[in-house]
Amino acid sequence: MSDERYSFVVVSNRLPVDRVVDEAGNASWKQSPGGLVTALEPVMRAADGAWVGWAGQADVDLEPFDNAGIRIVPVPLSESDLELYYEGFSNDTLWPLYHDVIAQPSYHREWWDRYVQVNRRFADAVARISDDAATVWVQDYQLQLVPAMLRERRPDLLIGFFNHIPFPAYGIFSQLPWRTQIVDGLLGADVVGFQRVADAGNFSRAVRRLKGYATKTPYIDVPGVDGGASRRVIARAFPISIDTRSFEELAARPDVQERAAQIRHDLGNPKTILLGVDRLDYTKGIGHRLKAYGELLEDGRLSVEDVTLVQVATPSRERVESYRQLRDEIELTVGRINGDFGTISHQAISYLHHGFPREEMAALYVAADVMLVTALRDGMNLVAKEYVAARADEDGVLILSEFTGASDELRAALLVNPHDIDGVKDAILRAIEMPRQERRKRMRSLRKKVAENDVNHWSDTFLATLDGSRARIGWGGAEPLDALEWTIERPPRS
Ligand code: GDG
Repeated sequence: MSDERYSFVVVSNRLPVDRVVDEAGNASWKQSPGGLVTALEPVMRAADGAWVGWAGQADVDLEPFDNAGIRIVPVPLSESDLELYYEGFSNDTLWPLYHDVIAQPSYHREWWDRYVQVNRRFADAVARISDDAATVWVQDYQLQLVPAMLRERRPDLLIGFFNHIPFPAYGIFSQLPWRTQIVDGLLGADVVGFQRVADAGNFSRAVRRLKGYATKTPYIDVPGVDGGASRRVIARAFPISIDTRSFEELAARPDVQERAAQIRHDLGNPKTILLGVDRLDYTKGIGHRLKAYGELLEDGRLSVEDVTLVQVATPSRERVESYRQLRDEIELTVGRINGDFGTISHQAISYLHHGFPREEMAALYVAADVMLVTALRDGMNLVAKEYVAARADEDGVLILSEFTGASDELRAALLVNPHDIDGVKDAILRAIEMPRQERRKRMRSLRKKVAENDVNHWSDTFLATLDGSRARIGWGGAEPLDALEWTIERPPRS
């Protein structure tokens, strides 16, 4: 076992590379080109960084290795860890609960027990490889206990946490039998980051209700144990974004532009192409979108001669029962709409249940006249930002659910409440009929936002805030602030 130690460590459930094994049994590594890797790569290189996470394959224990200048430290997960910690507690308890119980969360004690065990395994791996006073950045809801577990073992570390999904209102969060443990886990961090201001507010409220700690936005004072000095934790919003410039460059490439024209041609040159791109997940509101579109065809307000909807539904979490059911429901609806309204030459919906290369996604964005993002709840929604980044022609209309984090910034989109089907129908018609001048004005304003707040801005701001906490470590705890300025709530009697 090597005793190398690193001064900057990122930890997430999945590594930025996947281990893939071909039919002959040869293993290789495939880079997942996520925005997070792109944003962190320079920081990682400059700061001698390591990335801790699972390699995407069960029951293999792999040695650390270097990939594109980043040290990769795999954490093993067994088939049963995947079932209980990942598919169970992460994706069938926390995911539905944090997305406002759109689906019913399941609460099982053995899932929770495994979540604790696996979080400890991640925390141990990080503790082992972190240099003295290193900076550690923990990613997402699968690892909410890691900050406190780390602090317990390594009080010298500077610890940040970022939640990529929403944090629910207390009335919903309080359902969780292990709500206090989760809050304690997160409060182990120096900075707890969220997508929206509202998420940070929900978290602070949960802290007040469950722990009775004083908060004053963005601060939370965590009392020391046995009368020791208190710590001041920062909980605030850092809206995530995309690598805007590289996405723009991709979309501008001649082959991508040609492919966009080809897509339009292959769809029969309709007057309007509507587009949806989502992981096949019940939070994304795909069913609501299909209902609105189907009704517009049925009412005769739209015709398949003029309009086509392209729906990319990327396969996701296919071993979880609620996702299998969702797929059946969506495909039944698509089949009905195509059967009822399609003609030999015109399909109502072009439905694609598979993943695509980034180039193809960019070509679809360039080809689409109207982008439909109708999530019922979404931490941010990067698809909306990618669509905007792809539209250097300042054309195209974005219809955006007000329940996405992105809607806080992208105010120039046509904002909709996806539960209001008539409202969504009106927005689709308005988008189709929108004059060029208004489209340009809106798209310009959207592009300005996405250019200003790109993923580098996100990671820079987070890390600068975290670094600011370093200055406070060692000054003997939080300064007493005027008690009247702080919000204190009595925790419920237990
Ligand atoms: C979580 C939160 C938050 C999708 N299909 C393909 C493909 N994608 C890419 C998209 C986009 C990304 O995946 C999806 O990101 P989203 O933000 O839309 O949604 P989640 O996957 O639910 O992500 C979310 C995000 O974390 C970041 O914090 O915004 O709220 O739920 O980049 O383009 N990419 C390729 N082929 C596909 O078929 N290449």
